[in-house]
Amino acid sequence: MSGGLYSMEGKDFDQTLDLKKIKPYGDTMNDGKAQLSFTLPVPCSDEAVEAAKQLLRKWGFDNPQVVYYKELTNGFTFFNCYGNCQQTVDFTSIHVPKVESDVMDMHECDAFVKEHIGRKVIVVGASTGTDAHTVGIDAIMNMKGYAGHYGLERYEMFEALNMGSQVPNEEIVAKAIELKADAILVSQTVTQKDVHIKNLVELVEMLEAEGLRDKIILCCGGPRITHELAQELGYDAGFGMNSFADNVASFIVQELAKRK
Ligand code: B12
Repeated sequence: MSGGLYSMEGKDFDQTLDLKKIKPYGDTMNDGKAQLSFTLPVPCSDEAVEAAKQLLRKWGFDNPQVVYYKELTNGFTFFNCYGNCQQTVDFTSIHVPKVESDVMDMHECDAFVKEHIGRKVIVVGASTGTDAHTVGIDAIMNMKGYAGHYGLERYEMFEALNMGSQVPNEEIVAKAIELKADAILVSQTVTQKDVHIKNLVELVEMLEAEGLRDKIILCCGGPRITHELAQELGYDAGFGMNSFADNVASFIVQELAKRK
């Protein structure tokens, strides 16, 4: 096989690589070696270590080893373990839904907007609900950007308002209406007890109630957001870790041009 994801030439590196049966790589191809960490709600003891090893065997790991363990607090023990994973996955059969737009940099996006839209694109963004994490939405929106990629505030053809964190859904909807926003950008970091799902769905429902859902491009992002999840929840696109302003800006401008 050549090209795309497979072009790392694994076959030259090791003849035993079988993409239909991949397993973790530790020291040698196919050794299945993996590191796991977890906590058991039992006192720190030899019995706790044995329990951790038995769990590893049940999870399909041969040669389970506890390489570090420590009492977290009374009655709880934390473990770092190694084991050889016996399970495999067919890498060639994996299809992950992804945002399908050509990724352009800031200058290309601005040029695209001038040519195809002819006015500034208005976006409002926030970390919504109870979520206090701002670094993700700042990375996407703030002037200075993130990891060498300028944020949307820097784009000549974008009017970008970053509302910060813990913004109630009603407020971001009201602001989007006031500014006649083309797109709403939501960041969600905390996923405990699926709080992000409830919050993201609530926003979709509010926009539907206002008759706005079809008129606005709705994007969400965060470390545990996938495009697939976003679409399931009624969003146009979802962006996970390692995404930049370029990704979401490119999607928005191409989607706007399509909808014109
Ligand atoms: C910094 C931090 C905090 C700071 C936040 C400060 C701030 N101003 O943001 C403080 C101390 C306040 C904090 C608080 C809490 N935190 Co905290 N925090 C973190 C930490 C260490 C880093 C997060 C971060 O800044 N990442 C860097 C940014 C750049 O990455 P990112 O958010 O993934 O963003 C990128 C992409 O996801 C994407 N993206 C993100 N948003 C969007 C939006 C759009 C539209 C697009 C296109 C893309 C996009 O683009 C970004 C750039 O690539 C993480 C652990 C970790 N190492 O990740 C925990 C972590 C997120 N926190 C966690 C928790 C549990 C909490 C608390 C609940 C703790 C507590 N019990 O009080 C509180 C929650 C408070 C609240 N109400 O939200 C957990 C979440 C677990 C979970 N699965 O839900 C984590 C994972 C730590 C852990 N391992 O337990 N936290």
